[in-house]
Parts: sequence; structure tokens; C-alpha cells
Amino acid sequence: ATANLKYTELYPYKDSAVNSKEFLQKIVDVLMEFVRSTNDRKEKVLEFHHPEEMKKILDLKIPEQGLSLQSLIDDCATTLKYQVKTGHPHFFNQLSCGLDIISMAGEWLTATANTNMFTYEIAPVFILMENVVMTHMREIIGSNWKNGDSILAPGGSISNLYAFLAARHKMFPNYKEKGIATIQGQLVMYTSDQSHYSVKSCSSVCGLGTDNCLMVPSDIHGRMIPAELERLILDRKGKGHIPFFVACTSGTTVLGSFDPINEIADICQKYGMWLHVDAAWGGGLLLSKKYRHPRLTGIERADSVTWNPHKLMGTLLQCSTIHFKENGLLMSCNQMAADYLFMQDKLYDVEFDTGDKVIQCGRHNDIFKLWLQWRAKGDEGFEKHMDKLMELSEYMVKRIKEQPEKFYLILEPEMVNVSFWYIPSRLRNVAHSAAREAELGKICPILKGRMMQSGTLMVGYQPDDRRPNFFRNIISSAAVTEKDVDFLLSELDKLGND
Ligand code: ABU
Repeated sequence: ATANLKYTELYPYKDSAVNSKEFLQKIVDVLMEFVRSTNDRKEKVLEFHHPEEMKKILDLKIPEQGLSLQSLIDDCATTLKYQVKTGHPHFFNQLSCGLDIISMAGEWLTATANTNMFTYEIAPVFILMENVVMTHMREIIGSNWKNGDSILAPGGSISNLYAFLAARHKMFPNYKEKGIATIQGQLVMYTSDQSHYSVKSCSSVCGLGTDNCLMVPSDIHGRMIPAELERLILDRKGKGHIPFFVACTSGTTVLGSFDPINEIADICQKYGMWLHVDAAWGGGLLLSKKYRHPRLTGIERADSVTWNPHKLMGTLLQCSTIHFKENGLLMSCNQMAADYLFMQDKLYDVEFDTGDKVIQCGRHNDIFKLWLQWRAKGDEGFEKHMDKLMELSEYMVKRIKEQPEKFYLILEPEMVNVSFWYIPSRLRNVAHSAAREAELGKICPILKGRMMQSGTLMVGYQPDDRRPNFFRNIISSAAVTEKDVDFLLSELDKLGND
């Protein structure tokens, strides 16, 4: 019946529950087909086409006259046909993998409620949920964090920016009104050379300049060297600068390494500096008794923590949180008191209007899908999920070590990032050296290209400061099993062995 109908036959243009329901059910059928194929190991992870070719396949133009509802249903099916299945058990490419059905249901509800997260007035249930979940997350960070403050932000990079802004506000409370003139001297911030680039971005966005974001050397495991941090602080102090902020990483993007929080906290305490822990990636391990320590030991000593549920916890994109030990800082730092939104004489307790704590106005509802997922799993379910991901990564390391002729493990991982090279036949009897590493590095983009052309697998690669290109395999999806890890290794060998 939807074939020849147009949008004007649906709510709110026409009072037709029948037409609206039929259209939406057809869309749900399309979505369900994507969910089914995502979970079918016989299906490909992607159907790759180069952009120019893809432009020819797709009809993307905006028409003069609106299309029929059936055309829109077809558009939805075509869109998903060419979308990479990031929840497929053979997708190991990104930190955010998987397709959690409960969280997806939450996102559907969120879209249906279609509200903004700035005031209790228009999002009463979601604001209270945010309160409950954020308090729970802070209690997991540390028992001394319960009375702190938190907010959901559009991604880990913006969460890290919030930490920077709060730290500067704490040290220079007049900055908001007086600006740069209030700071007599050069502010300096520190992070490791393995940290996420968003930390360096803060120094550019916030006017320090990237030369004043010092990249502290890391050790061979990818962990910040505390003695180097202290040396660089003293060096800048000697120049009359103001070292004020350290961003320590719990779960680096490439190697999955954890900086030693306690040792870094001692240095921050000694020099009166703000300690931020970027646990966007590794934060999920706070939920595991087995894997939390020693990786995140000392996190309760931080002033702020970034933790992204859309990574290890498998919450649908996007869901990123930033937590502060001290309550009130977010509000005093960012509040602009817009009269048309944040009136103080409202019917209810305006403490629940969280929108004035943030630098954005419109804020997407990222809480409902997380709240619903946490209700489904409980703390126990998340703990099992973390333990399973870590055990699967340990299994992958074991399988790599069992095939030293085909794979070279780059380092013992602390997390679910497994770094390795694939060794094709021609390099199997060659002694390992810088020259061999260079050859192995050249293979990575070729093999990745073959993965994408065949559509059977996706694993990421990159170079780092110490080595040429190498593969970084991520297991952060609940869909992955030991058999999928076996498939991954044998498929790499099938695609790469020439
Ligand atoms: N923000 C880090 C995400 C990068 C990745 O998925 O590889």
C-alpha cells in the first residue's frame, strides 16, 4: 500500500495510524535484515567500491518533487547494503565494534522521543537517568567520587577538552571573564607520546599552542615514563612557565597501554598540577575485578576522567562521558545563563537543568541506550563482557605465538589491542631486522586492500614512532568467538601468502 504514497499520507500530515505504522514496519524490516546479515558469518563485512564507482551505483541527488514512500524504503535498503557491518564478528578495525541489540533499541527510542538534553523541562526522565548512571560511573571510579559531577559529551576528544577547560578554570577562575590577560606566563600541559591526538588539539584550540603540549616519552610498552614527565616539568618551570595539566592515558589508541597513574599522580601532587585520566578506551576495564588492577590502579586520585561506553562497553555510538571529582566546576566554568533556557524561577528545582554546564547548546540524548543496556546486563553482565574480551585477546596472542613462521607479535598487550605483522612465505626464513620490518610494513596496506576487496575481514594498521606499518587488531565486540579469531588468522594467511 505504501508503493504510491508520499509522506503527506503519514502523521502529522494525515491522521493515519495505519499508513504510518505500515511505513515504519517496512523500515524496521530493512533494519532487521541488516541486523541479521551483520550476525551471519557467511555474509561479507563490506562490499567495497571506490568513491567514483560508488557515486554511480547510488542515487544520491535531491529531487525537485518528493519521492514515494516505497522509494524511501528502497533508499534505506540500498544505504545499508553498502554500509560496512561494524557489528560483524569479522570486523576488528575500530575501537568501537559490535551491534548491541538492547542499546540499539535504546537509540530507536531516543530517536522517537526526539528531545534535547539541556533542561529537565523537556527531558525529565532522561535527565534523571543521566544523573543515576553518571553517579554510578563515578562510584566505580572511586568511593571518593560520589559527590562529583559528570556530563555526556559528543566523543572522547570533547570530553578531554572539558577536562582541560575545568583545570584552567580551577587555576584561573577569572579566565572566563577576563580571558588570556588573566594568566601571567605560559601555560604548559603534558601527555605521553602515545596519547590520543585530541589532547594536543586542546593546546591548540585553547590558545597554548601545540609547542606547549609536551609529549612525554614512553617506554617500550607504550607507557609514559614518570621520570621524563618530571624532567620536562622542571625544564619548563626553569623557564618561568606554568605547568598545570597532565593527561595520562589508560588504554592508548594504538598499543592499548596504560600509563602508571599512581606515579604520575605523585608528580602532579608535588607540583600542584591537575591530573586528567583519558580512559576513553580502557575505562571499561574498571568494571572487571580481574583486569582493573594494576592497569587503572590509582585512578581515584585523578581530578577528571574520560570514559567512553561506546568503546569497550559496546554502547551504540556515540556515548562518551567526562567525570570530575569536584562538583560545581563544570557549571562555574561553562555557565552562560541564557535567559530563554535556564530561567531560575521555574516550577521545579533548576539544579536539574544540566545544559548550562556544557559549551554546546543542543545536546543529543546519549544516556537512554546506556541506561537500558546497563539495566539488561547489570554490573555483572558488563564484568563478564570485559573478561570475555580480554580472554579472547589472550587467545589471539596464544594462537599468534603458536605460528611464529606466519605472525610476529610486536608486544605483549595490556588490553584488547593485538599488534602484529603477517609474514608472507618469502620472508619466513629471513632473520628479523630493521630491513625485514620495513618489508613487513609494506605488506600491511596491500593486505588491508585485499581484505577490503574480498570483503571478508577488516583489521586496522598504522606506523608508530618505533616501527613501520603494523596491524592493530581490536576485539571489542560481543559477537567475536575463538573460532572468529582462528578465522581471522587463517584468512590473513589466505589473502597474504604470496
Ligand atoms: N578515538 C579513537 C578511535 C580510533 C579508532 O577506532 O581506531
